Amino acid sequence: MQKQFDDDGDNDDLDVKQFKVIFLGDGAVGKTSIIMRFTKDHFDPEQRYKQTIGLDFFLKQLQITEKLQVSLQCWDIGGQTIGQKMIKNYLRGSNAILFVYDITNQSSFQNLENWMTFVKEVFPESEKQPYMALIGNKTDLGYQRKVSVEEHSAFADKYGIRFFYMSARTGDNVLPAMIKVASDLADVKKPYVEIEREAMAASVATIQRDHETTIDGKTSDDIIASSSQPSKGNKESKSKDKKSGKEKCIIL
Ligand code: G3D
Ligand code: MG
Repeated sequence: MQKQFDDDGDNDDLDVKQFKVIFLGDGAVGKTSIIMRFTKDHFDPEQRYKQTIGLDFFLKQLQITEKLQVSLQCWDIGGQTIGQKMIKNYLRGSNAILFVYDITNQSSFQNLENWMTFVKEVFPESEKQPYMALIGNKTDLGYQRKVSVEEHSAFADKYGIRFFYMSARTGDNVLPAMIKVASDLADVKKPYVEIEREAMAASVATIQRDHETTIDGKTSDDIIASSSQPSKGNKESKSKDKKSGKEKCIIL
């Protein structure tokens, strides 16, 4: 349990956990769009945020319960394709893998079997498995649906994983689903309806990876280095709020 101290010297028994989440799936299924919607509540149809490097992450902090904050480090695989060594390296330190497909694109769904095979190569059955979930994206295009709800749930049943639908374009179900993922990772049992109701209030901070940005003197690369291991209970850092002089908690 991490302790957070306020300026009275009290500690509030605030638990802070950080998890590394990888979004996998074919190009154009909406991985980047989901991450941007989740971390910035923003959808950019012109994709001005297109990455210049292969892998990138965005951090989102969620208040899951009164005493628990969960930071999700959301990794975008960019244009990387199945089998590339670079993705394998990032998968190894991950806590969660989200398999994304486009509900209007049958081959993006079928190809998830190949993505799963790839993941199983990195995490053989003999090893501790990461949390996994299935995401059917672009529900705003339901009238063009090519993948049935039955196929969707059959895939999830086959691998014993949770499944979600969402639309990065409208934002529908993005935050509730990600809060559910965060709750599962932190082993917090909450009814889904309750999560949905609280979703609007749950978002408290986002930090975008930026080589120029430092937090308490740390670059984002320092942050990655300190959090590349399976990271239940990563530490929060404290810094002085310049205006008030109070200590505040910054989630890395
Ligand atoms: P990727 O990161 O998986 O490669 P992107 O996918 O996030 O780049 O999205 C690919 C295309 O799908 C983009 O359109 C994006 O606007 C669109 N898209 C993403 N999510 C949704 C969604 O929920 N609904 C709809 N209708 N479109 C979505 P372009 O036109 O740039 O190819
Ligand atoms: Mg992308």
